[in-house]
Amino acid sequence: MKELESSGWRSFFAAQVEADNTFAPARIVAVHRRRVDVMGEGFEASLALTGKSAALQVTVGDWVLVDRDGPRLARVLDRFGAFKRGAAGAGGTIQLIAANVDTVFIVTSANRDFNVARLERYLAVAYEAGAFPVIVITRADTVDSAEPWVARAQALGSSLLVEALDAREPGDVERLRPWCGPGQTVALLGSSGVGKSTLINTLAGAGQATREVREDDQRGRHTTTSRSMHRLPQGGWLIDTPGMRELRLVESEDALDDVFSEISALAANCRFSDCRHEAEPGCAVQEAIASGELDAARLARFRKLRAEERRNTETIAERRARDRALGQLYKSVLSQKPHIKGGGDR
Ligand SMILES: Nc1nc2c(ncn2[C@@H]2O[C@H](COP(=O)(O)OP(=O)(O)O)[C@@H](O)[C@H]2O)c(=O)[nH]1
Ligand SMILES: [Mg+2]
Repeated sequence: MKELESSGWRSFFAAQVEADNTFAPARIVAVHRRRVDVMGEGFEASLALTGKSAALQVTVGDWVLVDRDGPRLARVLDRFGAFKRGAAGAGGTIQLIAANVDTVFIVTSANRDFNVARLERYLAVAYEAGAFPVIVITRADTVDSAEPWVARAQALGSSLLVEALDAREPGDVERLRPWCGPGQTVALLGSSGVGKSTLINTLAGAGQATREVREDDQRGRHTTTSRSMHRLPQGGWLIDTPGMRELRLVESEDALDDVFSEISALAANCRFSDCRHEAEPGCAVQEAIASGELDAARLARFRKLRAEERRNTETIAERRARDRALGQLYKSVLSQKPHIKGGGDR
């Protein structure tokens, strides 16, 4: 089991399977259009997504059971978390980006890229995916002191981990090592140009530039490999997927409450349980703003993200309801089939 554990196998997954000689656990390390590459204890395989397995929703990082006679993908184990996004142009469907990620490096720079609202959004995304966030501030070498930047990030939560570094410096990047060891899976979030690739290359070691990961582009053209993960020399796994950039907040209400925990705590004291913290009487959040305890800008950012999250969640819910209704229709049509048989073509 050693090899499995170093790939992230743990009791959460082991508890879902019974000892069996037919089915072997394995992790999906790459997803292609109609195939997935898996790694298990002492074996690697490329499995076709055909027949029953074509209906399985899988992504990189997933743990699956492989039927040894085949071999064939038999089952997807429950995830402890996953990054999802509303698929572009698909009118409210959710696409899985990566599953079972332990840590997210939220990357920003000690320059104009640094944006508190964006950090809050990424934090919500990380929490929603069940991943532990570490805020990494790059370009620490370009400022006299990284302290003010660290302080601004730290203001988002006193227990948050914040590292300021030069992403090109192995000695600096060494500080991220605790999250990159055997059995750990990390992913990166951050806008273009903040130093994600640089960080990955430094983590991967000089001269070992990680393969560029390409994925399905937004116009529906498909490249060969859509998602994959890579072994780090530190023993862990790195998921580097461009799709991580377009994550929208969907079904993330609890995650938002975690990011804005001081607002949720205040809200518990509002007179109305459905208080929107606008102008309602007895609003503890507005009182905190009046007393200077809470920053009005922070509340405004929270409300904006909440509104966005609700919109996206509604779109998904509507889509699901539509799909369900359609499913019922098909079912009823099928059950009537004997009656309409020979009843004329449509
Ligand atoms: N001085 C300095 N330059 C950096 C740092 N991190 C990244 N860069 C540079 O910023 C540019 C963009 O970095 P890149 O890794 O491609 O950003 P990505 O778009 O997030 O992958 C490159 O020229 C890097 O060399 C850093 O910590 N310090
Ligand atoms: Mg890059």
